[in-house]
Amino acid sequence: MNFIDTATIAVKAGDGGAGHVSFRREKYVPKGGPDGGNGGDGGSVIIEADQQLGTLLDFTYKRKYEAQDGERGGKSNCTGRSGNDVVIRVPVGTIIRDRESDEVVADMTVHGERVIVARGGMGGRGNSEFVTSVNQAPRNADPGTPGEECQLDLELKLLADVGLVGFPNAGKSTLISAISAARPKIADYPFTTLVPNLGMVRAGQYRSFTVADIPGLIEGAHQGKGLGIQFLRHIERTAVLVFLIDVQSEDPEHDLVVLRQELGLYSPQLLEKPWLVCLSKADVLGDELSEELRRTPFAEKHQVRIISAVSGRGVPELVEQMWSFVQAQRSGE
Ligand SMILES: Nc1nc2c(ncn2[C@@H]2O[C@H](COP(=O)(O)OP(=O)(O)O)[C@@H](O)[C@H]2O)c(=O)[nH]1
Ligand SMILES: [Mg+2]
Repeated sequence: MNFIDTATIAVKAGDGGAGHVSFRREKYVPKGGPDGGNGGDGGSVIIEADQQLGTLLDFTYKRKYEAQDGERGGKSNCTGRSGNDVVIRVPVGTIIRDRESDEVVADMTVHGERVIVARGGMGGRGNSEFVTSVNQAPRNADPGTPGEECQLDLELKLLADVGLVGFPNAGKSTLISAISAARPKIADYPFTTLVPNLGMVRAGQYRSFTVADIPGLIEGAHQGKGLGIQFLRHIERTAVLVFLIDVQSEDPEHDLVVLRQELGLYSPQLLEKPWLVCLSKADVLGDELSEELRRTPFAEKHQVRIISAVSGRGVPELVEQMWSFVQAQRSGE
């Protein structure tokens, strides 16, 4: 199954600056020649692939991108300043389509890859460029050409950055809902009742990642054939596993062992991932009791986090920790 993140943005390149009409004025020179400078070129809108990014969430906050216009030409053959380009960063794997034609403009597969999606206009020529043998004092100049503009559809197949692992009812879905800024669309997935959970988490500008319910992914993958290539790609990409164990569990250590064994049966690769442990639903016990849990051998051994998706306790800190694993993996790629 494919999780798809989409966004539509509007881009506009800068217009070229107009050429200038002027004549030299110097002392003792009665008739100066034309000296109107050219206009500067408009800036372009450029899209760059960046492996530090994981979702298109930033585009729900900013949809319009404009590059700077070129400046007008000036006297004394002064060329106007060119407008600055705008560089838009997208995650590696983003497909860019022109909204009007639906044609693929670019498929951003390599970190650092750049594509111009709207070209800046050209600066107009100043009157000094219009001098001919018959016209030594032209009074005409070109206006600049307009910058290109268009709407672009962005599409990204999402992979899991953080995997949640826990028994049914451990609180995985509730936690994903609590920390998600959005849910992706699911493409090619006929089993609407068994939709596994994946949420997009925003931990700040240019800091977004995905969290998935791993047992849900496994179940979903089994609805297709075997574990499927897409599922294996999820696992490959996952930076950290978070084991969620209900704070009311009789024997959390045993639960953890069983969960890890089960995971290993599906994919030994998963057991090599960094991992951390959370006791969920802390609100059920109340603050005092859950604070006592911190001093149990289990909690000390695994540096357990005690959280509640319902009260929000420990959740921002958990998101920060998830992000630090994701960040470390993206930097190392
Ligand atoms: N009191 C409390 N209940 C929770 C919390 N998180 C989940 N639950 C409840 O536990 C049950 C199972 O949660 P769910 O998120 O569906 O677990 P999942 O099977 O792991 O996805 C639901 O009834 C939730 O309302 C929590 O932090 N506090
Ligand atoms: Mg669930």
